[in-house]
Amino acid sequence: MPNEKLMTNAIDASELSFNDFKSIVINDYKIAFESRQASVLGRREVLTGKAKFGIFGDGKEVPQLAMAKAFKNGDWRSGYYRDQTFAFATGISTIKEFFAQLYANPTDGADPFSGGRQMNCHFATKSVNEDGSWNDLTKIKNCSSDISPTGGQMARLVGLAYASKLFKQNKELNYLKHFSVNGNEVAFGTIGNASTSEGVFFEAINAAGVLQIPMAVSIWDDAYGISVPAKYQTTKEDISEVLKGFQRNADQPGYEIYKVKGWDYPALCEVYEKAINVCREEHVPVLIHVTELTQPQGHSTSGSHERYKSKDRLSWETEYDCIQKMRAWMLESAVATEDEIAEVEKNAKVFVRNAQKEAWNEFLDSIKPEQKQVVDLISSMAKHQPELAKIAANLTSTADAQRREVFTAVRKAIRLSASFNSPERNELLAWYMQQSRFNHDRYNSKLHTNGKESPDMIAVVDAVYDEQSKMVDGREVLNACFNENFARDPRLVAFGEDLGNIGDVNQGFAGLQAKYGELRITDTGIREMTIMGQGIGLAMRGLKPIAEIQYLDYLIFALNVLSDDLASLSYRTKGIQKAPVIVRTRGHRLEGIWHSGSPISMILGALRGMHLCVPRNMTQAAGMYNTLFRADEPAVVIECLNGYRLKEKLPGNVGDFTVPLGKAEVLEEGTDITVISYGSSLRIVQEAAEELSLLGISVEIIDPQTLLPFDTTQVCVNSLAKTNKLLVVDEDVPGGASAYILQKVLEEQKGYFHLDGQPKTLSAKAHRPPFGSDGDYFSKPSVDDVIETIYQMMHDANPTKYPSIF
Ligand SMILES: Cc1ncc(C[n+]2csc(CCOP(=O)(O)OP(=O)(O)O)c2C)c(N)n1
Ligand SMILES: [Mg+2]
Repeated sequence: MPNEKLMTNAIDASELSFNDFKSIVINDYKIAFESRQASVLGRREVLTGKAKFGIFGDGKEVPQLAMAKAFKNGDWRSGYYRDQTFAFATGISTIKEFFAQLYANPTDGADPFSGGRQMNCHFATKSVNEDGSWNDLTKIKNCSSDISPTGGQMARLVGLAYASKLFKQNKELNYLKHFSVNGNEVAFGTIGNASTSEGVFFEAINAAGVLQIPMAVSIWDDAYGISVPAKYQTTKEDISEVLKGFQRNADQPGYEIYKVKGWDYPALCEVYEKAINVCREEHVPVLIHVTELTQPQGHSTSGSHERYKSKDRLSWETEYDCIQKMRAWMLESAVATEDEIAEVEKNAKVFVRNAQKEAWNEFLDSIKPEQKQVVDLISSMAKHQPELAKIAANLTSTADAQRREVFTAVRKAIRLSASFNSPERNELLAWYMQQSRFNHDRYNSKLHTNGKESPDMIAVVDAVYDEQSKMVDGREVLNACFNENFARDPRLVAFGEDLGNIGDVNQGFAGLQAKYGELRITDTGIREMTIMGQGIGLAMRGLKPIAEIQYLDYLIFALNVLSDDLASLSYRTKGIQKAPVIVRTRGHRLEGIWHSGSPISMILGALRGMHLCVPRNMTQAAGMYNTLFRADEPAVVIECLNGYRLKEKLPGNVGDFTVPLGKAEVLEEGTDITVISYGSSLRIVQEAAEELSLLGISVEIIDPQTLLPFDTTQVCVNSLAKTNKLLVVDEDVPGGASAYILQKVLEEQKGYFHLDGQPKTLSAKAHRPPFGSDGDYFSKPSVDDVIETIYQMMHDANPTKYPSIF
């Protein structure tokens, strides 16, 4: 049974007989030993070329047994690539699955964590089904999907732990039975000693101390980060020493901090039991600094540690290898005899070898039929074209062919036979088309959840107005929208800097904390990474967070978390996890270098996998929120900084009407030129269009409303078919989002076909705008700039009708 789960058991000294105790310990030793074998074999698989890269948990096995014992159903892990022993000991991974991931096997079910997409030791458990519906997360040991950036797991960890606090304290959430049992779940984090140098580690530690949440951080300390020793990483070379100020005392809440040697099995079991009890029962964050760990095979398959560790260090690592130490302790304390241990070790070697072989054979077997079909198909064409026989022969003789080799042969054969129409060729073409669909699913699918709550499944409801509809400030439209939605759905929570007590810096949440309570509308510290992480963790546990970034300019402080973790989540897990976080922020022109940001191309480049909403006013923003609140995919919504005080008509159904994503709108019809713009720039364009009409120029203005997705119903190209001229106006840098829009309209929508002149972009300058109105005027596109650019385009087309103005 190479795919069987290993699983550790709790040690309860008060109830166990010696024999029970003995069998638990021996089973633990077996798990640790098998895990080590998996590391040794895994490394060999890479070095012999069967896998491309490997990173393993050798030297960190024993503490992970202790952590696994304290980990219960419903709990969560947010860790890093060293945790294979924990994954084996909790049943999160089998050894065969571990190898399937090492080989990047994309066959359904082989690598259940990432569908063959992630490097090895990047684990995840299945939170959602193919249609996006949730599983019962209280019944499984949950593992949030690992990412490779060191420390990147910390932001999400805060949110996973914070969810327990909300489930415990907000009784309105009791009905969410599949997500929590009264908030009793602990969020376990793991991090390497060197990665504690990252800013996100300190931000997360502080945030959890403030929030008092059940977060248990284990630091696997092997005194190195690849080749760089602790003296370059950590003040005093001792992270728990440095963090002592976080220790709680009789007067003030804080952390419980533990320090324990990573090779001391009984001490580890005791510390974990104690620490996790405090964390779970009292909702106090705990930190367990596990020291004196080793890395017997070095950091990864990329190099050997003999290059940078001294002889003394290397021999110390051999002596203090945690598995060796556990073995010695078992003998010394008469838990097992030498023979018993040797038997376990012998069996473990066979077991792991079999699991590895099976995983490798299954990987190859999934490709072999394709290889054979292709060889047959190409061979059958060779009678028309002898050179194809060579391609078929080459592929036949490729041992252990991977899919790339099969498809290279197919595509070459298709190219070479382009002028030979034959039934055999048609068969090959049909095969290629069909397999391309499978490959799309294997390698390219699930950028979004695309389930039954996808934003495009949400019913479109128009805004309703009547004679009584009032003109109000834009911020009041948002306020009314949030109010109605918070009344409708208890899962909604909102948090950010100044969002609670004063209701955000522009009053969108004014009065709502008083109405819905501090647990739902909450102030946070100034900590953009962990505000996003808070959102991710909550959303992964079934809540609906609105995580606010005070100004778009400060999204940069959180971009790593959004890009590495949130935007990639659905893709990197092939849809088995989701986090429908709504990132609310405000941007575009206002004042100065850091409150006028419109770095849209940065977002477009970094956040594929999320939706990007750029509403022109607060009513459109409210409609987008109404869609997103009912959907299950993450999004950024950028409200117009200069729009909160402008008057808008309050819809009668402000909490219910929806603005669909990807639906561009023609704001003003015109015949001479199509102008595409979004957000605050639209008002500039509208004002310019008024003067242009006096000059006899009729402008069609299009608001795409969302940039991800972009104009899914081809409004832009249809307009271009009429006007034949295109200008894109925005506040991003030259060649930024405007270049993206050109790619969409000219290339994807084939707008080039309708142009009768050069398409143009009018963006902001390459620098950020200086402070003051003049800074804005000379840096961002002004009404004058828009008028003159459009006029010039008309002049270029018809100089007689539009004589030069300069
Ligand atoms: C943000 C980021 N920077 C750098 C790296 C490259 N890198 C991968 S692992 C590693 C060292 C991590 O050391 P430590 O946290 O002590 O964990 P260990 O591997 O020793 O268990 C580095 C620098 C990365 N993956 N992510
Ligand atoms: Mg380390």
